[in-house]
Amino acid sequence: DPDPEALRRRAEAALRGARERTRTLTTCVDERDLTAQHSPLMSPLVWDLAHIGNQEEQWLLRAVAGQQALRPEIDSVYDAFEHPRAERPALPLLPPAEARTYVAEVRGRVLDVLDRIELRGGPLVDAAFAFGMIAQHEQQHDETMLITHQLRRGPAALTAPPPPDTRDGAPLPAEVLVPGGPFTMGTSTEPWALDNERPAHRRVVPAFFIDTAPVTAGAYARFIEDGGYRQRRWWTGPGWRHVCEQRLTAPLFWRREGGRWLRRRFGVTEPVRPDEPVVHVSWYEADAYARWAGRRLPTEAEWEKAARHDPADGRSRRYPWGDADPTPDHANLGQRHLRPAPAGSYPRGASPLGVRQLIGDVWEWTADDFLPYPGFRAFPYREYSQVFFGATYKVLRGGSFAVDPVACRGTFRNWDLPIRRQIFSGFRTARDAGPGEA
Ligand code: AVJ
Ligand code: FE
Repeated sequence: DPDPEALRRRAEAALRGARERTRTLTTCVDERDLTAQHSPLMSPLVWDLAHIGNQEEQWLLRAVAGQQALRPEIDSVYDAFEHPRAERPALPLLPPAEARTYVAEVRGRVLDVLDRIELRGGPLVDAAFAFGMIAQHEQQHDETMLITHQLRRGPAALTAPPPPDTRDGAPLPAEVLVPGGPFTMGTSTEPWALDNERPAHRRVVPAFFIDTAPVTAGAYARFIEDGGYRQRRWWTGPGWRHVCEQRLTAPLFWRREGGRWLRRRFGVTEPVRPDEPVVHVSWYEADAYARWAGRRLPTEAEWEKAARHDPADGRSRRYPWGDADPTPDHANLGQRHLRPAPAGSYPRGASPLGVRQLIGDVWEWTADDFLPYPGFRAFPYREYSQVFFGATYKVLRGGSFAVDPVACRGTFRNWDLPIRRQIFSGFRTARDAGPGEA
């Protein structure tokens, strides 16, 4: 049983860390940029800001502490299910100054509640779950706001140093063999794991090979230059239709100029770096690349086995490197940098079998639809995961440079439509192990 004071401190630090990032993302541009819609795929930044406060109010002040609504009339404006993103600019949104006052008022009350409340006696308060859930919610919207910043036209508003070069020189094998057999997928013990990561269950995964590092922009450029986007045979039916209708020819934000690839990244145009993981590709593009390479996307179970299974003791780890929380030596997380690190970085974050960069850098598309685990129970609300289960969404794993450690672990599941590529999405490939190889 963890010490309640330590839990309180952890919850408070997670909430404060999220708010510091929210502040950065909502003070680096002017009022017009906060209220504008930079893409029909995204909300105005000021909607995300007040939605963060409204969710915090609903769960921590109303559900946990039994308080009355501060501003009941705004709930519907910030209900993501009532209003699709494209319609949000037309809503009666709180102007930036009012939104800031609202989220600060909510947060002040939340810290009082956290100081006083007993952190046991029900699933919302045990282990400070609801506080951890709300810190993760804010960080997820911070990643959403970072995507909006990437889509925004005009000069850079955010800057960050490039990731350090942590490659250790020795050439890495292209792929790693993961032996066949059972492993434990999901978790029943991680205190702040969300409903879709639960419960822990056994999966038998036959032997397979998985790329040591994410697919690079250089490798992806060879697919393009080999005519990948013009050849029907690499694509699924829906993928080919999408590529033709949208006339896709390269990852989002890429442009060909004077015989080389350029990309726009947070307001700056720069050459595409061949050794960086490719980012801003859809599931359809990742799947087509894998077929062109004579390979396939890993299943979700394969990805998690590569990331968590320790062949020495048969246990599933919290992270590829073990059970310790991420540090800057393990992975490129937390928006410390505004780009993925070169493929092959982070030797200290490698899995027991030597697979690198499973956590951080780029979200990784998997082959699978977003489905519940056996024994799934929606908690605390059906609209977090349950309403998205089915064949419409594909699962992404591992987190990106834009994901905070509080919302990242070996079990964490993300999902999106197979056409989406404004997200920080890349992938790695896999293949079955042949009879002589396993
Ligand atoms: C888990 C990233 C798909 O942003 O739509 C935020 C997270 N859920 N508010 C999303 C979420 C409710 C969700 N994803
Ligand atoms: Fe939300």
